[in-house]
Amino acid sequence: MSEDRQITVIAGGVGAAKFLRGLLGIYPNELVTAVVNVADDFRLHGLAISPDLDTVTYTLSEQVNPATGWGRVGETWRVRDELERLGGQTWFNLGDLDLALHLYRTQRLDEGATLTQVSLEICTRLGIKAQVLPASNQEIHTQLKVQGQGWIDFQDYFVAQQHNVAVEDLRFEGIASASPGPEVISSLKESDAIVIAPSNPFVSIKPILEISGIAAVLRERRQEVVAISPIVGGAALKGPASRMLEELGFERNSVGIASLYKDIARTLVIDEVDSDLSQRVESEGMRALVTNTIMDTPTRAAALASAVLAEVSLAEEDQQ
Ligand code: FO1
Repeated sequence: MSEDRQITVIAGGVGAAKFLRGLLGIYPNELVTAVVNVADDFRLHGLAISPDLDTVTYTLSEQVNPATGWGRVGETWRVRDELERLGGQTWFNLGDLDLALHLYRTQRLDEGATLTQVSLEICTRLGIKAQVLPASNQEIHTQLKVQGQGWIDFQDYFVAQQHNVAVEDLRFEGIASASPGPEVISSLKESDAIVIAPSNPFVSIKPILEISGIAAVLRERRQEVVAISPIVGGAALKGPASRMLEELGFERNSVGIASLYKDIARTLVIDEVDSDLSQRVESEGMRALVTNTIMDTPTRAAALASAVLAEVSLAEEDQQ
């Protein structure tokens, strides 16, 4: 099949994980690298939690809870229930199996391992052949300025308040001094294609792009970059992406996504229900690729991955 045509996927949580699972179903896994957002990471109960990395690793190891898209399938909640009885913090649901991963990561970080090392260790143990790389080993914390409350932390906005408040502004604490994790820049430079996963452009992709040097590589390699719109028919399949587009002054559809990505990506993949927007996406200066982007089954996710590979000429027939 392929010799060494590498693909790097810039990834947030649930949407990115589904896309990656589809891609790994049809492409040599060791040629795929995911560069994953770490700006949602935080500490709770003294534990280091990395939600997007864990969503990706649980999904790729077929252990994710299919009902939520995050956390473990077959999870039990004995620790959380006991914490509740004690009056502890239970607003962020950590299941018993999931807690084991946070315990392991926290211990390894306390021993001096980097998040990249820990992530690679976890992937090896879970049998994941793709490289799952944290975007940075330094701490970056997304904060949102929300109506009537000022600046709040990401998980307060996303989980505690169920992203049910209007966002006025965003910032990524620590990003100015953060550097890309090991192999992030080299994998972006050496890949034959770069995919921006269908993740929230503001809170999943932006805190990767704003790490020193990353957006510059994408601009240089724009011809090989394909972005997948997370908006279908004016709504995000999951999370607050569509309302954030409007709140932050963009069109609440894939044209709004095109205006965000046009300088770093040649193609925007939009859903069939939005085919009427393809001309407007092209007026923004991007190629519009219309296909089904709803990854409700692994087979559909693989079909989307296959359409993306064809767009960058990495489809199987080109690899002989
Ligand atoms: N999302 C929720 O909406 N509620 C939760 O209680 C919750 C717990 C949780 C635990 C571990 C984990 O890895 C993810 C978890 N998520 C939860 C998802 C997470 O907050 C978001 O998906 C991301 O941070 C945004 O991409």
